[in-house]
Amino acid sequence: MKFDVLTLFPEMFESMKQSIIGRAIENNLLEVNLVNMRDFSKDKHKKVDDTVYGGGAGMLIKPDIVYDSYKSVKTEKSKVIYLSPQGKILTQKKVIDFAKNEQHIILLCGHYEGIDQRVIDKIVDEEISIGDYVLTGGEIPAMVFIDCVSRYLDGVISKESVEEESFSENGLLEYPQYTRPEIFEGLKVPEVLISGHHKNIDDWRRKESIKITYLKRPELLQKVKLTDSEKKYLKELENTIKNLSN
Ligand code: 4G4
Repeated sequence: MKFDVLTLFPEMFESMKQSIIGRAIENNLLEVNLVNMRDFSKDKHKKVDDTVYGGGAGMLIKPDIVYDSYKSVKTEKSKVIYLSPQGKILTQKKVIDFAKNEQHIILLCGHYEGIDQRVIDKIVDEEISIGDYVLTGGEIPAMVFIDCVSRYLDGVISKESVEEESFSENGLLEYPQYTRPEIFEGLKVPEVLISGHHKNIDDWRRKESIKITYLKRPELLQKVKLTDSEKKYLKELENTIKNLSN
């Protein structure tokens, strides 16, 4: 997978060279090319923004700057994604679809008050938001996008890690996990995990996942397929909670 990032702040992406994404880039599983849109300014002061027609506060990135940046990297197969508070919310399902179906993604990072609408209409295939809040620029959302999509590329992280986590496969949140020491500040690791009894461990983890999802994100349970005995367990949990407030 190749990402081209159209940004006015390429330095912000330096931190991505650390850790797992950095390793994926070194291993040629992933390519991240940063395009400094300021390089496409024709102006001697390297100006990239201008005031808004009709008046109002702030500045917009000029359309020709964005368009020339885009033309420098676009190919037959590229998909252009604009990170914006007005976009469709990024979900794990969308992340998996992008990882599966795209080979070249161009990420457009807005700044100031945004970008001239004409170039957005001309080049953007999809507008994506990472959540309902406003940031000063699209760079952090672009990094979020690259990070979560890259996890699904072959070889970036282990298949087991991708399959076991929250939201994948079963739609439940993750069960609690423990490492040594067996007793920490008087707190013991749950006995079943030390037993080595794999069936019991799987059953315990599944129940803990259901419990934690019920307590933290009950709305997620609506989309989860539960067995009859799991439904019974959930009913018991509900009753326990109700009785606590009596
Ligand atoms: C486009 C238009 C994305 C981009 C306006 C970008 C939040 C998100 C930006 C702006 C962003 C998100 C400056 C408001 C950059 N903020 N939720 N800011 N603004 O994904």
